[in-house]
Amino acid sequence: MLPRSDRTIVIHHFGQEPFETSPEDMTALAQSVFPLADRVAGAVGEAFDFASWYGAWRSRHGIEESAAIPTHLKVEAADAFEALIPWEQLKDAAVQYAIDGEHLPMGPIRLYVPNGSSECLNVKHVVACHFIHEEAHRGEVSYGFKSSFSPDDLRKQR
Ligand SMILES: Nc1nc2c(c(=O)[nH]1)N[C@H]1C(S)=C(S)[C@@H](COP(=O)(O)O)O[C@H]1N2
Ligand SMILES: [Mo]
Repeated sequence: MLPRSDRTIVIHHFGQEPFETSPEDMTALAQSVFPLADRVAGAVGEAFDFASWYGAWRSRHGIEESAAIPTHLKVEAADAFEALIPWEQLKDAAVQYAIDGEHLPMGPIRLYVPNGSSECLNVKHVVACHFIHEEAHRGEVSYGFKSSFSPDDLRKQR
């Protein structure tokens, strides 16, 4: 896997245009940071609270407090690993953005899901987050390597 040359994270949210952000912008929105070990025993590095960032991002984008809450977060990684995480499992989720003050080596951020059903959901090298509202799939979990490429991906690779 090659390190990514940029540290962009693309946010896809139902009802919103795709939005590009960075670990620095996310940290600023989340307002406070803490040692990841506060939430995940033995983990290293610095993190911010996922829910704090998301709440601030929603209000920044003019989403009403009463508007629908996602049913899932789908995260995509630079190595084509991806995870679909039910919203309920994101309680206390944290985003690692640095280790000892240094950027993460292989991708902009890593998501940690301490209340998730599997450690496999702690996705590294996150490059896109999809906030999904699909009642029909509520509670569904999955993770693994994306097996097929969309026509869009193929175009980008040319
Ligand atoms: N991008 C990416 N994230 C990933 C994986 C992966 O292959 N690629 N593996 C997952 C799996 S299956 C597990 S068990 C954990 C392992 O995390 P660790 O290397 O910190 O123990 O990372 C998860 N996050
Ligand atoms: Mo795993």
